[in-house]
Amino acid sequence: MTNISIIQDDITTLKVDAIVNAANSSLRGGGGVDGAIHRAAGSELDLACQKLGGCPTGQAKTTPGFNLPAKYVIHTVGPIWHAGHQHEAELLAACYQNSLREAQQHHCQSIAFPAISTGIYGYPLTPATKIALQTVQKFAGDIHVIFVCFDEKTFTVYQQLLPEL
Ligand code: AR6
Repeated sequence: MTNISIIQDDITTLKVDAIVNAANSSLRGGGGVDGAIHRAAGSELDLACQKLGGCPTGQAKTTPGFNLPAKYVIHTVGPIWHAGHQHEAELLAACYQNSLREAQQHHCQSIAFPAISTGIYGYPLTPATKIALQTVQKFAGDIHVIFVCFDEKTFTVYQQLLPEL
């Protein structure tokens, strides 16, 4: 069975093999968790991201963690919520699946995910959480997955939905 933990914390403080960044398709930083990760990793992260040449929605690309305690940052681009009319569910699932694939390719044993798309990108929290939990259970294999909730509400929803799946 997949090893899943749910915690309330700041993802930039975690000493894990990889943390996932909820980035935008430019990969050049932004607000929310993306801004926090870039600030904590230092300017070398932006230089590394620049070389990646962007990332399409649903895909994932990896850089070192630089000044972060995490070894790697896996940058994925969540869908912007458009009332569910633009394949948001498939694209969000692809973010989790492709991030896990990157983690496996980099021999990671632990990976921490933020609640992708549920902040600035406006994806409703409950359906997004179901997709996160279901997709990870399907594809995580032996990797320890940590869902990192920044706020109390997100933490509560993850805890409520985990036993249902
Ligand atoms: N640690 C863990 N989770 C965090 C942290 C943190 N330090 N900071 C925020 N969160 P968001 P999105 C939570 O908006 O919706 C950026 O500008 C936050 O509370 O960061 O995918 C990008 O460049 C929420 O639960 O990402 C894109 O343009 C979750 O992380 C856009 O925002 C995701 O919120 C992406 O929007």
